[in-house]
Amino acid sequence: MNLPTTFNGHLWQQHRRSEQPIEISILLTQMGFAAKVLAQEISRAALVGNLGLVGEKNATGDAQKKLDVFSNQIMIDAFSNIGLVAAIASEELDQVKLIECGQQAQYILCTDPLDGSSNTDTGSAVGTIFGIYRRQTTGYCSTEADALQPGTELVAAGYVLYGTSTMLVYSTGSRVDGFTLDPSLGEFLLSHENIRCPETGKTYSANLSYYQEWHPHIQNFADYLGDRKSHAAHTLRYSGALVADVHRCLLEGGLYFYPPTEDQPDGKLRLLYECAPLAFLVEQAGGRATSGQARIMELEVTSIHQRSPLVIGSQSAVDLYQTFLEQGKAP
Ligand code: FDP
Repeated sequence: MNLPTTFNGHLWQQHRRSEQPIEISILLTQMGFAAKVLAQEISRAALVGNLGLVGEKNATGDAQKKLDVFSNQIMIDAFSNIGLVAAIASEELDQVKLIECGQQAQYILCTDPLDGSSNTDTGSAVGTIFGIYRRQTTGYCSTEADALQPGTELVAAGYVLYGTSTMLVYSTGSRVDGFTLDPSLGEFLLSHENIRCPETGKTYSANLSYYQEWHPHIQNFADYLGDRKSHAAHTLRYSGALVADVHRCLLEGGLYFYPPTEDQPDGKLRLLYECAPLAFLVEQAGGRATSGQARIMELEVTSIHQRSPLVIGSQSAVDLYQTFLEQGKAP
């Protein structure tokens, strides 16, 4: 039997091979630990009264679930005491949380601790998204400005998918690797090495209930994908959790899109801790991510809870979306 590669073993190898700073490996190890805690708590939430709403709204106006609050606290606890993180931006926090001052704390964590939280009470997939930046300001303590960096400045990003299994997928900018949690060992083991996003795919993910609010060119695009007689036909798969839908695109190709709507002219998703980290990963795997107007990675971040339209997945599928957006029809 070949001994599997653990997440921590893999991080150590990457550190030695690519001279990736050891601090990045430590931060990712800590992310792996937080993911294990969250996986356990999410799976037994119904048994310990941790489902349902808290009764409050979060920083971006969404109803807060008990698991949202719990997940946010786990992330803060996991990164507060290791001395490397200067600040955390989270979907569940109004403002950037300053963690640590001084020379050692050179990293900024941006996270959606529980993506797809409307899925929690029905046992459906949810996720955690994270992006890690280097601190840019030079004062003793960090400021909010450190979190307002474009995706091009990410030094590491990834997600955890809590689905039929728990998977951690990450990149530090040269490749994308995926690890599956073996619950009996309590370890993430390398299961998806050097993931490449297929050039095309068979599925698309979008909330079609907003169809009437989309730009007519995007309506044409959805009609084109949904035309079962066409060779371009795609099948609809929408889980309600961005992480789960992007994970499918990463492994099997296709695309996810969340365009602007009447109510949300900038789309719904958050640039800093949802769109940018996922764009970083998908691009590293050979796919593409755009807002329709610009590459997600290059968008200027002016506030931590800024929204952006998102189109992400296989290169050719995202290209096709762009063609429809500009011309209203297939090339
Ligand atoms: P949720 O609000 O449940 O956290 O990031 C937000 C997100 O879920 C994505 O995970 C998901 O793809 C999308 O919003 C679902 O929004 P709609 O219900 O508007 O489709």
